[in-house]
Amino acid sequence: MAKAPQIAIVGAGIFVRTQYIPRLSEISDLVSLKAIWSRSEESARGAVEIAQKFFPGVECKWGDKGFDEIVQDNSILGVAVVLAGQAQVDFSLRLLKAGKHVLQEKPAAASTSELEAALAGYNSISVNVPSKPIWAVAENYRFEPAFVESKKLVAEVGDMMSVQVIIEGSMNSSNPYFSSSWRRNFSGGFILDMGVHFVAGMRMLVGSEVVSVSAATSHVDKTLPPPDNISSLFQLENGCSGVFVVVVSSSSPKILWRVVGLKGTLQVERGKHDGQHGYLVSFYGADGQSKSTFYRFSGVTEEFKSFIHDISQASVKGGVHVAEPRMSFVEGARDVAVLEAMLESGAKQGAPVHVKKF
Ligand SMILES: *[C@@H]1O[C@H](CO)[C@@H](O)[C@H](O)[C@H]1NC(C)=O
Ligand SMILES: *[C@@H]1O[C@H](CO)[C@@H](O)[C@H](O)[C@H]1NC(C)=O
Ligand SMILES: CC(=O)N[C@H]1CO[C@H](CO)[C@@H](O)[C@@H]1O
Repeated sequence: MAKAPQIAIVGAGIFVRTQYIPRLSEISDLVSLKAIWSRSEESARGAVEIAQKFFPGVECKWGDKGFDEIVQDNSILGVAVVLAGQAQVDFSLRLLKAGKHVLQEKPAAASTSELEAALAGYNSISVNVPSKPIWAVAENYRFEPAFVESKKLVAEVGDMMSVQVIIEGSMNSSNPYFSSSWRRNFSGGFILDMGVHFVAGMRMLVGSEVVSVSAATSHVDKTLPPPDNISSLFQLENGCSGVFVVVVSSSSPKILWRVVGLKGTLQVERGKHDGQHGYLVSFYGADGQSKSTFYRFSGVTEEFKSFIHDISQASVKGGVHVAEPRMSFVEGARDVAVLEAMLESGAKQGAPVHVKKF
């Protein structure tokens, strides 16, 4: 059997400690974690201590020197970039230019202008490797079994009449990300960072792109960065319209997508079953019958497996290998473009805004 590919993680924050390391440890037969990098030694050490239990040889890297060592280490095939949203594109491009495959956390970038610059930078890369390195964006919702199954079911609703995305989040002081300084310093606040997930889920369900939006935004909870809620109308390419509502912090959280058609309605709702978090997928038929299935969360693991498969194949087959389209940078860019249009419309008191195409 071929040796498991070696990867590094650039970043050592909450998501690395609570998701990347535990989920990678569950698939340690498929991947080997060679190094963890952070700007500061202390932060890198903290994450390395957690990872050592599962990846005994994991190296601790920090600062400019540590980053260069990762860049120059030819045994590292891919790098996960899990940094502040404002810094990710810059780090990703530096790694890609050095020939590393990159799995970058969402959001793909902070704005459409940054997305355009990022894509131009990526397209200009010509490194001495068999093929261009893969730039994947980690958007676990596209890998959640609930969305994968719902995408198959959605044809059964018939002609689409309405789409509803209702998100009432729980971003209060009990949430580990509440104090995250980069999220507070993001234009669009938590709505952009959280919202890309909900847009990704919606785009996957309907299989059609958002053409234009109109939105109202407001800032009510002053402990949160503005805006903290948004109510948007959107128009899909397939002619159907819908509503997209996000309240960043509510006292009764709810996370729901509904696609209403002539022959039935499909609903995906976040919930818990036997102590496990996941989604309840329900189909309500025109005949009055309904069926529901619960799917546990496993999107983060699935996206890791997909990236590891892609980088292994790319190193064997070179440019012939077609990388998983659900992880492409362009998919991540489309999620950001929808939210940016909604935020822009909100700032213009609901004026219609076209979504930038990627
Ligand atoms: C916030 O963003 C501004 C402008 O992008 C930057 O100058 C500043 O350093 C950032 N602050 C933090 C805490 O990230
Ligand atoms: C934050 O929201 C959660 C979920 O609604 C709730 O259980 C918790 O008590 C809230 N914490 C605060 C400090 O309001
Ligand atoms: C635009 C919008 O939806 N604003 C609402 C934000 O949330 C507060 C509190 O629930 C409402 O009062 C606003 O109308």
